[in-house]
Amino acid sequence: MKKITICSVLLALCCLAAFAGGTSEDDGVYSVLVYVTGVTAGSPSYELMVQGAQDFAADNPDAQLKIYESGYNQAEWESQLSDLVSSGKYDIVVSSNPALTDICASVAEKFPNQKFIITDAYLSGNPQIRTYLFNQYEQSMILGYLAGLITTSDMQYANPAKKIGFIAAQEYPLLNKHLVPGFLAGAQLVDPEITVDFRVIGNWYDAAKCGELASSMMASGCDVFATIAGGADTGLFKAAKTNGAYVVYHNIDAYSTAPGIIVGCGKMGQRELVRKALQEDHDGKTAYGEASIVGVAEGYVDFIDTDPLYGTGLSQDVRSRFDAWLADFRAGKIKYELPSLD
Ligand code: RBF
Repeated sequence: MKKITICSVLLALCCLAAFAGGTSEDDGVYSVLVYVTGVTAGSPSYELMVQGAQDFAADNPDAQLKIYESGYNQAEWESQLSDLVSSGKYDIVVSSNPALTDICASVAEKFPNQKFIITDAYLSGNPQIRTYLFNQYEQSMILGYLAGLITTSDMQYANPAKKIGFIAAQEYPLLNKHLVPGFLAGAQLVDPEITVDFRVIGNWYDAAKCGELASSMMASGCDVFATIAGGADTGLFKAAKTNGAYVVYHNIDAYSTAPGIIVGCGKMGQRELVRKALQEDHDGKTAYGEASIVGVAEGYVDFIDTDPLYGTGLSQDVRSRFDAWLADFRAGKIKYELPSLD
């Protein structure tokens, strides 16, 4: 009897040790932690990530998703993620945030069996991490070119000042090196005299502050805006409707939110990418340590011109000049140099 008890205890300890090792590969379940760095609703790149993970789960009956929203306190993200993966429960962690590479690298060191897929981020050489960076310089250039055509046009809300606006929630390298410079570079292809007024809200949720910034920028001559502000950007839409101004929007189709005001939408192929990246990992094909940059040529960045609402509010002249230039961009005829993120 005593022998049996000791054996059972030893067996239990072995199982526990194997489990603590990290993965749950042999339980027949492919367990995915979708780590949302903030709140999903209102954040285009996170909404697309969750949809992509759900698409993947629909394709794979053994997949189980845990969608975890981290909230806005960035100081807590690392310890939170450590706690989550310490259970050894997740075959894979998927997340989308340029700031997450350092955090995941540090968590990976503590949990050597844990694997991570991070999109919207760049880190090469870590054997536990696979990253994909969207070429947001390209998306911003495309939206910037349209903004440039509008601000120099005689469209209803355009004024004589050659000034466009960019409202951001917070500053970070991808924003400062790709998103904002790409926007200005695109606009300056239309007219080198165009300038950008760049303002920062300070968080990802304060729509009232975003609206105040937008209104003051409109008063000083901005007539076309881009924004990377998550849930706060509703403040910009409201101010643009009230004062008469245009918005070009990154990452998702938002034309129906404010037809005639949101006059151009970019596409981030995040939904498709997350689905594909999870499938690759599920099938044991992920190239850990590799970092890819995916843009227009790879089919993961584009401009949405297929929505019937595209064209609402644009003059015929602006539309036809933009469509012609977009065709050239898609064909790889517009040359540019991708700035370094360092
Ligand atoms: N984008 C959002 O839409 N909502 C957010 O709450 C959000 N939080 C972010 C926090 C940090 C620290 C960083 C670096 C970026 C955040 N982003 C957020 C931006 C997002 O990951 C992505 O860069 C942009 O959506 C542009 O592609």
